[in-house]
Order: sequence, then structure tokens, then C-alpha cells
Amino acid sequence: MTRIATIRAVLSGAALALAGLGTHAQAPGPDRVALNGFAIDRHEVTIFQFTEFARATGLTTAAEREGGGHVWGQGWERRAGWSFRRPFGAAADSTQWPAVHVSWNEARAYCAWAGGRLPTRAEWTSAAYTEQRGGAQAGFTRGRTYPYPTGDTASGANTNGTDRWPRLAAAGTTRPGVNGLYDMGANAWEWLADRRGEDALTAGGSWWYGEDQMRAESMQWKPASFYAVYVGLRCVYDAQR
Ligand SMILES: [Ca+2]
Repeated sequence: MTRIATIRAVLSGAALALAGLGTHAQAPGPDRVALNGFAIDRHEVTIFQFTEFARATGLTTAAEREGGGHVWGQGWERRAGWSFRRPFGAAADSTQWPAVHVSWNEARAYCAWAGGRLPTRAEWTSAAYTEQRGGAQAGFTRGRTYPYPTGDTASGANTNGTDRWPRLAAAGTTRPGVNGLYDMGANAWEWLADRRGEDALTAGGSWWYGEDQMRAESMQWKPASFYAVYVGLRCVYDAQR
């Protein structure tokens, strides 16, 4: 690398660091895990983070505009006042809860604002199930592909099973899984980049489902314009060259 190119690279890195500070001040900083060719959010995008995005861009989500988000009851039921800010219609217990009630387009826009993009199915699958960190990592073996994002069992994830989270769980409170990532399995379904006509893919299951939905073969297509209390997001970021 020439000297000027080196200086440019350093300045570019500094600008990115400053941009990160600008968009995430007050929050636990952007916490990303570097994998092969990309980095991924360690946690699902939180209410705090999505609120910053909405404030910065002037976004009013479809759930807010259209009278509230959805929950499963007798079929899909709309609930007045439910939104990413108030996932169950009241102030959230924690702004570190995942942001839910967001459509695929809103999720995609968030990731672009954060300097990333929605993960592809291949990226999300690689990150969720195949350990890639070097060295000894809390019981996970480099190169091994696990049945659950939490490893050999779903224990410690926020499903509808026996756990300490009746509904959503705050970022970082469940058991960390493969690659040190939280909640790739359960808590909130996560929008992926993959589209099939009007539908988009979601991965990982949610607090409302059991452990089977945490597995790779359980991904579900949902209408991209849909939003519900079970569906959130996280982003990936292309490696800097
Ligand atoms: Ca999840």
C-alpha cells in the first residue's frame, strides 16, 4: 500500500468511527462480530437503536400509521397503539428489547442507515450455526455446525418453553450462542434479505414459538409488508477493504 493510500485508509476508518459515535451515542456502542467476509450485529436491533433511526430519518412506521401492530389471537389481530416503541401497547420494560412491529422495508432502511444491510440466508445461516471464532470459545468448537444457534441444545434461549422471559428479552440477557451472538434463535424472528415475490424470509423463531423454530430448516416466508410483535431484525456489514 502506498503511503497516501495508507493515510486514506486510516482517515476512512476514523470517519467511520466518528459516524458510529454519531449514530449510536448513549447506546451500548455498535457491537458487531466479525466473521468470514462480513460482520454481524451481536444482538437484535433494539428499541433504543430503532428509535434513534426513526428520529434521525423522520420515520413513522406502518404500524404507527395504520393503527397498530399485529399479534396472533383468533388469526392475526391488530392492536391499537402497539409499535416498535410500545410493543405490547405500554412502555417497554427495557429499551434493550428487540425492535418489533417493523416491516421488511423498514428493517432494510434501518440497516442501510446503520451502514449495513439485511443478512442473506447464507450469511445468517453461517453466523447462526457454524462457529468461526478462533481459540477456545465457551464450549463452542471452531468449524462445527450446530443444530441450534445456542449450540447442541436450545437451552437458554427465549422461546415459549421454560425460561425467565414471559415475552421479549432484553439484548444480552439470554445465553450467548455460536459466534458469541445473542438471540439468533428465538426472542424475535429476523428479517433476511431474501425475497420471493411479495414475501421475505424470516429466521430463528421467536419468544412465542418453541425450539424447533430455532433450526435452520424452520425459516418462514412472510409478507414483506407485514409487521407483528414477533418479528424484528439485525444487520450485517461488508468487511472494509
Ligand atoms: Ca432472533
